[in-house]
Amino acid sequence: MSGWRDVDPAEITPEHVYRNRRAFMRGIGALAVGAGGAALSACGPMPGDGTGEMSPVWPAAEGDVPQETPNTLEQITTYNNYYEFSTDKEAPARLARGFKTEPWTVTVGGMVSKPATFAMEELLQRFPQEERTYRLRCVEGWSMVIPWLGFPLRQLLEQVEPTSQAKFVRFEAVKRPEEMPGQKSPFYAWPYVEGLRLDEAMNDLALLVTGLYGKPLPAQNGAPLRLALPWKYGFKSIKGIVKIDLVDKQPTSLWMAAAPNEYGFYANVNPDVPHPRWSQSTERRIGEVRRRRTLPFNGYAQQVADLYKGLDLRQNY
Ligand SMILES: Nc1nc2c(c(=O)[nH]1)N[C@H]1C(S)=C(S)[C@@H](COP(=O)(O)O)O[C@H]1N2
Ligand SMILES: [Mo]
Repeated sequence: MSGWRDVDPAEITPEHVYRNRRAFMRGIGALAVGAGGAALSACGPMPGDGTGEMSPVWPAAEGDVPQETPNTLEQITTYNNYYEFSTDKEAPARLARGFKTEPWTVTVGGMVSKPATFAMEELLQRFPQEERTYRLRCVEGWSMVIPWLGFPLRQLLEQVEPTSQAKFVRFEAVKRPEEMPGQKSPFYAWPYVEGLRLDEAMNDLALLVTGLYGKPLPAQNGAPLRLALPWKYGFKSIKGIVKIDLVDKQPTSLWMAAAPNEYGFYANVNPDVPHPRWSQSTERRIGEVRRRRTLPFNGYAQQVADLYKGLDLRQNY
């Protein structure tokens, strides 16, 4: 199995994006130096141009899964689910344009020994940003391949030292109804909340995302900080995170509160368990016409299946 470090980022990133990315990484580097030299190994050598070839997603997928072609920046930034702005997928790109992501802080607390509030700049300085190309599978039956930039959630959790009582992690998104028109909708219990079991959160695949295609994250994709949990349906990958709490009880997510028979806590991608209103056995990759088969755990079983040994994945959907 080849790791994501073996993938030449030039193979997955068009050249014009890379030029911007270089500038972004230089910016982060400058910040780190200013802060007294926090380690920022970042993404290794910066290639000069892209080849446009297919490339493996991270980590290499199992079995006979073909290599993937990442979706274009245009696709990733104009077809979004971000209900705080709108339930219309084309609208967040427009409605999030003026959304203020600076300054931004993330408060990490609950059952931890070292609670802390981090400024975004501090997170970028403290944790080296890695590029990881992941599949994203929405419960609605569409999917994309996205080259994220971010750092493992585990690194942040280790920083605050969860106590032995901590069993789950609860994530809370920003609530600013004046700037987010979708939050005027009474159908959802804002703010958007999601949760993970602590061992899921510590899995190496769980990524805190700060960018995509080598550039800072666009607002419609959840800037400045969101999760990417590629083995779970997209709704678990909460955008606009402002608060993270270690807790001892399973958190109730916004979707569990809205429709408990449709959305469970685990939400692992599972082609064998249909959603009450639609099958999950196939998916439409954005940009393609024919549907593809959906894979257990979205193709990441090798990395995460062990987390669910002894758990009935039909009951725990
Ligand atoms: N705060 C927040 N996070 C969210 C959502 C949302 O509406 N609000 N939508 C989720 C859903 S359903 C999906 S499929 C993904 C979509 O991410 P993308 O628009 O970056 O592709 O974000 C998830 N995270
Ligand atoms: Mo979704």
